[in-house]
Amino acid sequence: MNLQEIVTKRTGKAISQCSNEELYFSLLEMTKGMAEEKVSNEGKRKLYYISAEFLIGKLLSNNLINLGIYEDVKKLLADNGKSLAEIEEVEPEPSLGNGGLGRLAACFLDSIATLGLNGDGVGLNYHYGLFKQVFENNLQHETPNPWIEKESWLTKTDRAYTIQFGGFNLQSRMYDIDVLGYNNRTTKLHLFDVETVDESLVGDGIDFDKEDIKKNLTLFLYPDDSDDKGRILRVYQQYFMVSNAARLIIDETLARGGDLHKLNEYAVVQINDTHPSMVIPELIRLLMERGILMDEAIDIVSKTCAYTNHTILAEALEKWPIHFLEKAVPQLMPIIYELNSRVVKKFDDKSVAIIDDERRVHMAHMDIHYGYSINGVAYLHTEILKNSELNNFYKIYPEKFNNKTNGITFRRWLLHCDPELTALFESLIGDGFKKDATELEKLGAFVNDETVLQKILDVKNAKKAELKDYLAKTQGIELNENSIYDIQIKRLHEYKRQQMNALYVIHKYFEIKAGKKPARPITVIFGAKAAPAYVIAKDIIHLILCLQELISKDPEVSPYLKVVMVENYNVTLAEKLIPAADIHEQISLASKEASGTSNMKFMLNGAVAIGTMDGANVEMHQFVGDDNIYIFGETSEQVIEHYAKADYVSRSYYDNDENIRRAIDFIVSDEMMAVGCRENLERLYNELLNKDWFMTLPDFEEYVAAKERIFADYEDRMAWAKKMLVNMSQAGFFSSDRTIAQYNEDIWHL
Ligand code: Z57
Repeated sequence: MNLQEIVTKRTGKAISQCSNEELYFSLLEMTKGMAEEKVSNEGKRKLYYISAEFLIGKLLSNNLINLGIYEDVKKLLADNGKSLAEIEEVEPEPSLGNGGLGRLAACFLDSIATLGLNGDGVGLNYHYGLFKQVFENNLQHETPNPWIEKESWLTKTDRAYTIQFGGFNLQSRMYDIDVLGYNNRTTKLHLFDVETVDESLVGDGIDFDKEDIKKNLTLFLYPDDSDDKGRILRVYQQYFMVSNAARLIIDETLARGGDLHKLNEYAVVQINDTHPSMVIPELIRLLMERGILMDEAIDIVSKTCAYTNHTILAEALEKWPIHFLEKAVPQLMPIIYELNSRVVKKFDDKSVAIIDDERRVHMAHMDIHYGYSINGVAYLHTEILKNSELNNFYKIYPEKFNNKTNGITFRRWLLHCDPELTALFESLIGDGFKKDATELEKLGAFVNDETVLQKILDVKNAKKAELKDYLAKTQGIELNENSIYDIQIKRLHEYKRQQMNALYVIHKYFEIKAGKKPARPITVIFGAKAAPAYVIAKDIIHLILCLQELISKDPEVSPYLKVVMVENYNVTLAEKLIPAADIHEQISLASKEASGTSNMKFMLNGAVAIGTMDGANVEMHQFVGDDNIYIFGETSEQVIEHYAKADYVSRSYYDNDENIRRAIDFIVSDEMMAVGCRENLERLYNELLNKDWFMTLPDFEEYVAAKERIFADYEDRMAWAKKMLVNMSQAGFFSSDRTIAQYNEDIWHL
């Protein structure tokens, strides 16, 4: 049925008479119908990408683009006086992820479908997903974020399993979301839910009864990112996810006439970080239940599972106390003990054991011993895994280690979020880049063409004006579209060093007060959620919000400098912010950001990075060269050495550097106390002065110098447009189509 027919059936009205809501649900129905008609991918071997997070973002426009009907639908609506952009606003964003890891999984599904690979995603159907962020008194508060409506992208299936926990069982139910490839086939995201989950359990904010597992299991996504506080509910969630996945894998293999003795010829499991690691003992257990002996079951599963590591932060590498697992999933413990004892017998090295002296189970260690591939997510990250973090494992299994530099889907992060730029590219180099991202290199031919460079600047200005309107309308924020937009958007974490950016703002505030006015006003934009229990991260948000208020009220400074922290940063906001950025901040402490993926999105949309030699910045730098990225700060080798020698003392930087002292002292100044809370500001001040675990201060002066250079260079508009063009033309490597092709070539062999 076409749109008009569906609209008539549903409402009896003409398109022009419908509300945006009626049109949204009509488009949803139409798109779901079209997705169902597409062929599903087939082949002998099937990939199961298991992940606790799939941060898919809104689906309507993306699906219309991938179906190839976006322009037609937009025009049909416009002809009837309706705006697709306004209809998009009706769709709630599914918040099934924290940050980069979840968004990566979503980009991967898009590429798997686009490349026509035989693979599905498997995860959980969180009813409230990640919390919604609300600012009050310059502090972050958390509230639930319902996204599932009566009619949604979810389709209830008839697949259901009984999942066993220590002392009780739970009935599961599988829901599917169709993932459409670009002009191609579709794949599925399978989200498992509990039949007995009860939304009325949620009280104040995001408070709920943590112990009522039957009713709470899929209420929330664990709201931590790279920073795991290890709660038992998380073990229940993870086991529920992987037990369902394992049953699905076995059932689908048997349904295709497959032989469980050769499971690895029918299935490959990609374990996304350690959250799904229990799939290894669970698959072994289920194979043994079906009569396969333990030795063989272990061998089969070891040839089926592959693990991706996304972080070297020790606190994010999951280690579950045995007593958690004994309580939640006792049926796995005999298998885990056996897996550990085989390792201990074979290797005389405690550091590679699965169970440590404190009786904790190291999930990553299990993955490495009993999986056939382990990969990092950027060149530098994989080198650090091999040479330091996981060196003891690398020495045992060098052949298992490999790198897969992350990527992003250009459908969402170019075609959808910047159609004007897309059209400009198309007019210059044709539309081949939509299928083969490396064709963007052809843009290099225009590097000295001032007409083209001016058009690039015009598109950027248009996107900056659009962002201004959007933030005014949705958040009551006033931007100056003639200022430089300098943007840092990512989860709030000390290693990402939003606090360094905030210290720069304070520095600039003093400079302006002293009469050193910038050539052009600067707008520093932040977007970030902090894990609710991460105290210092919330203090950093408080610092930024206080600076926002204080500077906006200061007539001496506010014409030249503005700080903005957008509320509830999510995928939808990222799609508006990234095309409007002039400068993007990728300033993590070298060695700590495994890859980063927003860096790639900004690059593709013509923003210029200021960043450290960390994560994928290293590869971006290689592609664009020194002139087109602003690199500063200590190297990962230097940083790793500081940690090894424990020789970093933040107070000595405070004592010896006037700029640093002035900026840090300002955090607890009377001016700040007038807009903020003493407790939060003093705690942050003390943290920076006495600890500063992520070494903000040693990089500060170099950071300031790099910022001054970048702002000065911005004034030569043609030279700047050239930098934008080089960045865009070199972004092709960072397409997730390339990443997925490499996974398939080296790991999956589909
Ligand atoms: C998360 O978003 C990432 C790693 C984790 O271990 C967890 Br838990 C959550 C991120 C990394 O911090 C990024 O550097 C990386 O780009 C992203 O995963 C995707 O690989």
